[in-house]
Amino acid sequence: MAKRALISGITGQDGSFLAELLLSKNYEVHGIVRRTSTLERTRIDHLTSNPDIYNKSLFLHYAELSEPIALRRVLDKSSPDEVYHLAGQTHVGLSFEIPETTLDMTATGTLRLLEMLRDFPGRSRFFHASSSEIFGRPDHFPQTENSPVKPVNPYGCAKAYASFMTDVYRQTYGLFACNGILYNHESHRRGENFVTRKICRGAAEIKLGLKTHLTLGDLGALRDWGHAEDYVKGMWLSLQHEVPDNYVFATGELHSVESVVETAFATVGLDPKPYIRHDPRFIRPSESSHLVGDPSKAKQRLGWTRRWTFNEMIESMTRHELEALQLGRS
Ligand code: GDR
Repeated sequence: MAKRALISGITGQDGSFLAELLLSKNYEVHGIVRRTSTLERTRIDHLTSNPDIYNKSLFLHYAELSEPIALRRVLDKSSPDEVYHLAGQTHVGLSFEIPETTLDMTATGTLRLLEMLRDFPGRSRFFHASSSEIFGRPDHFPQTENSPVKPVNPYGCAKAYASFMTDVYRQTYGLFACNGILYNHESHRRGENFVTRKICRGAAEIKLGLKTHLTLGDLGALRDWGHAEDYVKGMWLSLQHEVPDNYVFATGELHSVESVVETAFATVGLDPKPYIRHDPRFIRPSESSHLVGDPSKAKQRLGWTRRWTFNEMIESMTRHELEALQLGRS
């Protein structure tokens, strides 16, 4: 019988790639969607518009992380073998503006799911998409699963709480619950307010004469950037191992925002200097730093490997933006 998976956040970048991966492995995939996300389903349109897939092996259910009764109903209906919890307020900068919503969705939302799974007779396996932001400004690098958790923004605090609770439910109630400590991961499906997509899109728009400049915050900020397709493979592998555990998924390489700019503009054949402007509005009240991960455990235990390099990813994202703009698909 086909395995059943439930994905919270299926309309997001990671949710859409994960749905594709699981469908390719013959899973029956159930996704939780918010009433308000109707307009944001473009990432899974190719799946929901396919009559061989939609309502045959892919099913969508309306629920909110803030609504335990609706969530419980979805859990009963889908009866999943595996639950992938990807939903939440995921923008770090925004978390300074809406800390309570961030905490409600990202921290309490995770606790609600764990509470439900604790009583759920199916004993579903649980994957929590944790974040490198739990480490804040670490004084040693690269970070591992055992590095000190010291977040420096509301989003990191919410993820730290959700990650600790995932540990508690594993240790106390014997739940098969894993944290994937995910470093930045990108693709052409990334939201436009994240810096890589913003830059790749900006370079393409400037190339086509649609914009005159691109406004950014801290160009010197460094991140460990991988490709989302590689990271969703890690999510799946985490739940296939015989023992539940926490894993860092990262590239182990640091690149600056400036190097994203250089790579994207080189892809469209432009020198970025005349086009880049700075705006302090994009500088965060408190910036994380030195977030670079050591994925050795995921490689050794799970056999996790990644396919994409940094340059390949930024070049491919930029080419995708150019193509989409030329075809009038924005
Ligand atoms: P991040 O991703 O905060 O690392 O969180 P983001 O792409 O927003 O920022 C990366 C770095 O770029 C700097 N920066 C800018 N960022 C944005 N968004 N816009 C700008 O104009 C800009 N200019 C410079 C930022 O200050 C930062 O240093 C992502 C999210 O996906 C989280 O959900 C996830 O948990 C972490 O990655 C790992």
